[in-house]
Order: sequence, then structure tokens, then C-alpha cells
Amino acid sequence: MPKPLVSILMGSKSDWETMQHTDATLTQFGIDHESRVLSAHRTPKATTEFVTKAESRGVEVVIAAAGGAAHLAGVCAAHTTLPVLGVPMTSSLNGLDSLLSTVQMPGGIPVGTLGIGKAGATNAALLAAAILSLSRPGLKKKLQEYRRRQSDKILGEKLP
Ligand code: RP5
Repeated sequence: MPKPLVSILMGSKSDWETMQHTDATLTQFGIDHESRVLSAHRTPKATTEFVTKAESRGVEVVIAAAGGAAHLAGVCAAHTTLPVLGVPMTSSLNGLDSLLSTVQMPGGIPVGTLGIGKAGATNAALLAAAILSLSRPGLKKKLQEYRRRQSDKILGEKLP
């Protein structure tokens, strides 16, 4: 089994519906990754232990998704100096609570926060790919091709 470069963590299995887009995008780029349900509130010890050991297992980027009082990304960032990307989940307050809980970190412990829901989940994978591509020319090429295809699609749109 190849060692995962990216850990995708989510506070609940209910977050998978959104976070499957992170998983699918990383798979599309051929980036080895792992997905786990771990909660800042419901499994605090296990979360701390997992994140503390992540770097020594070869993980280079942590993606943390949570909704509501969304402290998972912040807790992860507190226990590692790896880049931590936070994805706010849609919630009973339409994700605004999740967004603010994830993005409003005190100075000194950064969380790179993406947008709410599916777009944020997809962009977390793309940003992880961009970080990893700094030392992987093959991955950089794939990202450039992805952008080119995206531009071509927009330029080729036909309206009625
Ligand atoms: C958060 O609470 C999870 O990340 C999830 O978005 C939200 C609701 O969790 P469940 O009640 O669906 O398990 O911790």
C-alpha cells in the first residue's frame, strides 16, 4: 500500500457526501490519500493522536472538514506544522457557522480555509495538489493541463 500524502479528516460520516469530491479530485490527480472520520468534540484524544503522528507517516497536507461548531481544522493545526486546509460543511445555519468557526483562527495557528460545501471540498484537493506540486514536476504538469481543459471548456461554451 502506498503511503498517503494527504489525510482527509471529517467530523462525521454525514460529511462524506460533500468530502467525496475531495477524495475524487485527489484520485483524479493520482495523489495517494486516506479518509477518516475523526471529531474535535466526539473523539478529541484520537484526533490529537492521529494528527500528531501524521507527518512521521509521510503525510504532507491535512484536509479537515466539519460543520456547525467546526473546530476540527483548528485542532488539527494546533497539533502539526503541516499545512491544514479547512472545509466548512453546510449546516443548519447554511454553513456560515462552520465557515466562521474554521476561518477565524487566532494569529499563530493558521488554517487555510476554503469555501462552504462542494466547491470548497473540490478546491481543498486542488490546493493540496498545488502544494504537493511545488516539489513534483509531474503533478505540476497535471495541474496546468487541468486548468487548460477548464479554460477550453469555458471558451467553447455555446449559448442559445
Ligand atoms: C460536525 O457536526 C460534523 O462535522 C458534521 O458536519 C456535524 C453534524 O454531525 P452529525 O450529527 O451528522 O454526526 O461535528
